[in-house]
This record gives sequence, structure tokens and C-alpha cells, in this order.
Amino acid sequence: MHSRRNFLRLSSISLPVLLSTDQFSIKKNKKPIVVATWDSGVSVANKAWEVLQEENGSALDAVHAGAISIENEISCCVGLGGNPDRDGIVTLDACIMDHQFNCGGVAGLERIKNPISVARKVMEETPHVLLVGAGAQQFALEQGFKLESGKLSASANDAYKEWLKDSKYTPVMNIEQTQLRINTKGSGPSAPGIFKDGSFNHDTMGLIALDSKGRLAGACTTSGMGFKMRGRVGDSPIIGSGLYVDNEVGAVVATGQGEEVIRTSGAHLITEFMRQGKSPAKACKLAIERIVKINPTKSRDFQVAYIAINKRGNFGSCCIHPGFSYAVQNEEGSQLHTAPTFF
Ligand code: SD4
Repeated sequence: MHSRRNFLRLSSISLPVLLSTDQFSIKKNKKPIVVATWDSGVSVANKAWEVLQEENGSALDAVHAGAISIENEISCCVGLGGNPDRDGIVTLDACIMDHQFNCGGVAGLERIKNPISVARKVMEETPHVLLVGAGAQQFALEQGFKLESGKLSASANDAYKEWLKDSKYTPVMNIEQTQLRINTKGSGPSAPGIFKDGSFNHDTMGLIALDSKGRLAGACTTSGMGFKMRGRVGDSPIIGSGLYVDNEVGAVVATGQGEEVIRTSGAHLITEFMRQGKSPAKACKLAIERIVKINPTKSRDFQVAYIAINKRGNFGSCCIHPGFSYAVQNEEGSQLHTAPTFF
């Protein structure tokens, strides 16, 4: 394991190299790599990496396993341990995509522990791409998933009770994080919001991978914005917004204010910038600039962050505000990087 200082040094040294070597040509030597959002992405990327090390370990199985590992952490913000909507119900969004444009997603899924696995079933067992709400749950049950109790985790319950005191509907995320968080590994409004009781305001796990056979895949899973309006769906289950994979080019995943990611079709936009020859870092930067350009004032109060890899295994990231970190796991080991920011 590298020390945090080494991680940061790695991040600052590697960026110019990435930028200068980025050409739109696909080298024969594929580099297996996993990149995942936030500090919590370190263990998730490790999990995915284990799958990539297996004989015939595919990028798809790797991102799936990584996403499951964090959904199973009931103390975490991703999955059923996450914060509920403003009516007190946890609703989960997830999607997954492979190297052949196969993709599946679920939105507003209740009482099912692994939405990413249901998303994969949508991809593999139906002719559709997205199932929502009661229909998504019905499909999950038909596929053999277990109906969980629907009880909030202890930390989410405390956070919800706290929120109910004001019941202030603030669809813009990260503002409340700035006010309430007490323990962050980064700084600024984008750092994961950890409340006094250890619960999170919101969070998303997005991860993208390239396997040794040159197959790309990605997965994204979230409980969405904490205390959101009932029925609200963010970018995370939307192919082209929260996640996109084009095996000729690269893979991209988003986290942050989903509405702004949807408005700009963020993940697809970045993929197209990479198709034009931009490095993953530059492509993410251009998409972040697009969001700030159309929200010159409001973007001071919300966060969006992207991570991207290209077909050759080069990676990059960009976010609006300081504090977004992402994990990289490749043959050089496990690294935690700090993303370049707009502000
Ligand atoms: C959403 N993009 O529901 C998600 C939230 C998120 O870290 O990424 N949180 O809009």
C-alpha cells in the first residue's frame, strides 16, 4: 500500500504523462485496470481487481463484484444502508454496462439488497434497459431476490430523524454536507458527507474496468440523494448519464448532482470527447466545464465528479469542487488520487 502522500505524488506526476501520451490509437498491450469513485473505492477496486486476476476474469464480473461488495455494507450509504427519501423510504438506483453495449438498470428499487445484480438481470434476462419502482421489485422477486424488511439502518434512521426536524427540501446536494459533515477525508463541499453519527448524506459507488482481453465494463450503484423527493431518480441508473461504456473508446462513470449530469448526458459526452482523441482527464475536464458554463452561479453550490478510462488503460478525472477522490487499482498497485477541480 502506498502512503497518502505517495498517492498524491503519484497523482500529480502521472497527469502530464497521461496527457502527453494520449493519442487515439489502441496499443496491443492491454492494461488491466479498475477505477472507482471516492475513498471507499479503494476496497471496491481491490475486490474488482481480484476478479480480474482470475483466469478469464472479465471486466463485467469485476465491476459487478466490486459494486456488490459495497452494497452489502449495511453501514454504508450505498445500498439499503443509505439515507431514505423524504418519506422515509430507501430507494435504490443502479446500472451496469459491458463491452458490447449490453446494459441494464433499475431505478427507485425498494427492499432489495443488491440493485446492481438486478440491473445485470435486466441486461441479461430481458429485452429492456431500465425497470423502475414496483415493476423493478416485482422482476427482482421473480428472479429469486429476497425482499428485505425495509427498516432503515441505525445511521440512516438517526440522520432521517435529524432531517425531519426541519424537513427542509434541498434538492441541491453538497450544501448541507458542507454544513453538517464533521469528518471528511477531503475538503470543500464535495467530500463525502459523514454525519456526527457516522451516517452519510449521500453517496454513489461508480467503477469502471478494463480486463486483460481488452474488454471494458462499468457499474454504478447508489441510494441517491438523501431525503430526495419521492420518485426522484438521479443519473446513476441512466445509461449515457451516470455511466457509459464504448469498447472502441473508453468507459466513464459519474457522481454528484445527478440532475446536472443528466442535463449534459455526462458519461456519453466524455466518451465522445475521448473518441475525438482527448485523454480521459481532458475529456472529463471539458464535460465539467460544460456543466459550469450552463450553471455559472449554481455550480458554486453543487458537486459533480467524473472518472474515465480509455481503451489503453489510461485514466483521468475532474470535478467541480475540491474534495473528490478516486481509487485506481492496476499492476502498479492500489492508489488513491485527488481529482483536479474547476474551482
Ligand atoms: C444522484 N448521482 O442520485 C447521484 C448521487 C451521488 O454521491 O452521486 N452521490 O444524483
